Parts: sequence; structure tokens; C-alpha cells
Amino acid sequence: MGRSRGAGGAGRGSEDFESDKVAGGGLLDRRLFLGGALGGATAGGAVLSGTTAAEAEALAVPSWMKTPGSTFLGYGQPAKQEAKVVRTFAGQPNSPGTGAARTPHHLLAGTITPNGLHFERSHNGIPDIDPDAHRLLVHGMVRRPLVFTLEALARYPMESQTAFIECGGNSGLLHGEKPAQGNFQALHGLVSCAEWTGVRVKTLLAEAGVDPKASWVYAEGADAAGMSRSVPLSKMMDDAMIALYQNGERVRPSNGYPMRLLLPGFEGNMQVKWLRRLKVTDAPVMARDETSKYTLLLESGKSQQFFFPIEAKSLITHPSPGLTMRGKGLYQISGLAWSGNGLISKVEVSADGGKSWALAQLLGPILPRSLTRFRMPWSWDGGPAMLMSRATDQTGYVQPTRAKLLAERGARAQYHFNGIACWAVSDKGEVSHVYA
Ligand SMILES: Nc1nc2c(c(=O)[nH]1)N[C@H]1C(S)=C(S)[C@@H](COP(=O)(O)O)O[C@H]1N2
Ligand SMILES: [Mo]
Repeated sequence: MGRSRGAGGAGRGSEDFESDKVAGGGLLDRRLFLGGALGGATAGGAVLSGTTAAEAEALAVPSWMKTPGSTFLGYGQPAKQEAKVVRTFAGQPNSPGTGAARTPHHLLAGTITPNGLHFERSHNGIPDIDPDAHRLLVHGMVRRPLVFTLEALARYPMESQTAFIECGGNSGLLHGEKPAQGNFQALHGLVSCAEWTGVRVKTLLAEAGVDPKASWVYAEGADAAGMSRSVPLSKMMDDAMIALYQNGERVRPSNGYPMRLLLPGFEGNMQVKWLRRLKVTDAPVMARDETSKYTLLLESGKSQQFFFPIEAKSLITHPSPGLTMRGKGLYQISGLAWSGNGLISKVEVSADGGKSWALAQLLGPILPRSLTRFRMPWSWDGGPAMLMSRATDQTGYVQPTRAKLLAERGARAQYHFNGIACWAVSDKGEVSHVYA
């Protein structure tokens, strides 16, 4: 194998990787990046043939080493040079807070989304909630209705769990007849991942005493949309959480401050933000967002209602549109995979439009219902290529091709698009969205 080569990593051309090839289009063995075999390889799609030791000059002393640095900040900010790493959004003319702001995954690495970049989907803006005046009511089919202040809630045992949230409408443009032109953020930016900390819903329900005949819980938000959904009691008694913290700090206003419902792996819409009420019932309430919206319109004209877990999905973040390739050579293909049904067990990558596939490397920690990072070494020959990724989760479910998904559901389903997506790389190194 290539890994046993004695030569140093830096400066080799693509032709050197012949023995590492594992699939068409120049995909290389995923183990190539292990064990320091490629000391010179850099992340983010940079070519390996960078500066070699022989070319390096003595470092000059830059201006910023000649004067004291700036002072402290109460709340840290990203480097000013990174000002382009922002969410993109389009509000609606008469209601600027209605719509979505999308995560720039093509400019991020790792698996945890910084709080300021977590996507946001809001149906009528971000309410300005006074945390001391906010109440959470637990009532309905319970022995003892309960009302919690934020302070009372924070006295219950807290837990943390990492979970992605994905809007049911993410990637929805891929239902379209022609491949929509946009970058990763525009097409797929409605998914993010955080470590959430809070109180399990089952702890509160146990205290309230659930009627054995109950089977659903209605959750309502304190925003002007009063957005609400019905959630199966089984999920509420499992890993559902009232999240108070997001990546260690209080949940951001845009994501539900001072408390949101977290339903790991379930459709984003059900994870009610600014949570103010849980009503235990024996049937779904047929709220607006589970009837007129968030149902999948099938070819037959019938709609599929209550599509809970997000099925396995993966997407390549690097390269992707807007990230230009700088000439042939060794690249790192990198992307994200997730499943609402548990762990990602493998991701395969194709560079020839799905003709051949090879296993990507999964980077730990691999957590259930969380974004999982994969990467794959790729020797680009400078010609046209078609990059795709395909995830399999612990249940054995394999991410379907777009054609299979549409054959099963039709093209009007609008929500839960998890088909395989494809980026075309041109011989100029430009990346664009295509259908394979
Ligand atoms: N109260 C309330 N909860 C809500 C919404 C809302 O508009 N109001 N939007 C829902 C939708 S459609 C999604 S996809 C997720 C998005 O969560 P995020 O904004 O924290 O990313 O919140 C859900 N919870
Ligand atoms: Mo959503």
C-alpha cells in the first residue's frame, strides 16, 4: 500500500498515488490520511504540492509582532477577516422574521455548529421573552398539572446530548425538474448540530403523572406564530428534552430562548422553540403545521402525515460550489452525514457520478442522531468529475438515489428530501450542482 512508502508527503503529483486508487475518478484509499503518511496534506481541499522544506525561507518578523495586541472582550467574536462566514437569509416583505437563515457549512469544519451560525427557521420572528415571566405548563391527561418557572426547571437533573436539527424543507429544491443552482448553504443550509443541555421531558411527565390512556403530547411555542405540534408520547418518554443550553451557553433567542423542545432525530418543525405548554392527550391535535404543512404530498394525491425521524443522508461540503479547485493534485473530499435513526455506520463516495464507490473515513466521535464528518482522499486529474456521497445508518438503511426517492414519493413531496446529491467539477475546477 501507498502508506508504506518511505518518501516524504509533500510535493508529490497525482500520478504518485496509482497504487492507492480504490475507485474510478481518482478516489484513494481512505487510510491514506492516517498515521501521518502524508505529513504535508492540508485540510479544506488544498493541494498537497505546497511549499517544500527546500523552498522555505527564514520567517520575517511581521508587523503584529512589533506592537502589543488588542484588549479583552466581554463576549468573544470571530476574527474580522472571517466576516463572510455568516448565515444567509431572506425574510418576507411584510414579516421580516418569517423564513429561514442558513448555515454556511461550506465554510465550516468539524460537526458542531457555532451558535451564531446555527440555522434558524421561524414562522413569525423571534419573540423577546422575559425569562423571569416565562412559564412552562404541563397539563392535559395528567394527575397533577404543573407550571414551571425557568428557575424551577433548572433545579431538575440536567443532561447533555449532541443532536442535529434539520428542517423538513432542507434540500427541498432537489425535488425540482432541473438542478437548482446555488451553493451548499442555499441548497442544504437548514441543518445544524449542537450539544444541548437540559431536563428530560420524561422527568417532568413522571412528576405530573401521565394517564395510562394517553398517547400524544401537544407542544406549543410562545412566539407570535404560536407554532405547535403533536408529538408521540413514546418519544417524550424516551430522549426528548427541554433544552436550556446550546453548546454550553443559554439557548440563543433565535433557537428558542429560554427553552425549546429537543426531539433528537425528528423533523425540525416538531422541536418547538420558546416552549410554553405541553398538553398530554390521546390523539394528535391536527395543528396547522402537521396538516396544511409538513406532510408529504404523494403521487397518488394522498399525503403522508407524521413523518418523524429524518432518514439517513449525507452531503459533500468540500469541494462544493464557490470553492474553487486550484489545479490537479491531491484533495480531501469532506462532508457530513446524519440519521435520525441512530448512528451513521458508513459513508461511500463516488467521483464518477455513481459508477463506482469507495468507503470514506468517518471521523470520531461518531454520535447517534448527530452530524458525522467523513473524508476521502482524492487525486483529481484535472478533468471533469462528479462527486457524490451515500450514507448507511445502523439500521442498514441506505441513502437512496434521487431517482429512487422520486419514484417512491413523486416530485411533489416537498419535505424530507434525503436523496443522493451530486456536485460536478469542471476541467476549470468550478463546482456546480447537477443531477447524476
Ligand atoms: N415556536 C416555534 N417553534 C419552532 C418554529 C417556529 O417558527 N416557532 N420553527 C420550527 C421549524 S420549521 C424548524 S425547522 C425548527 C428550527 O430550529 P432552529 O431555528 O433552532 O434551527 O424549529 C421549529 N420550532
Ligand atoms: Mo422546518
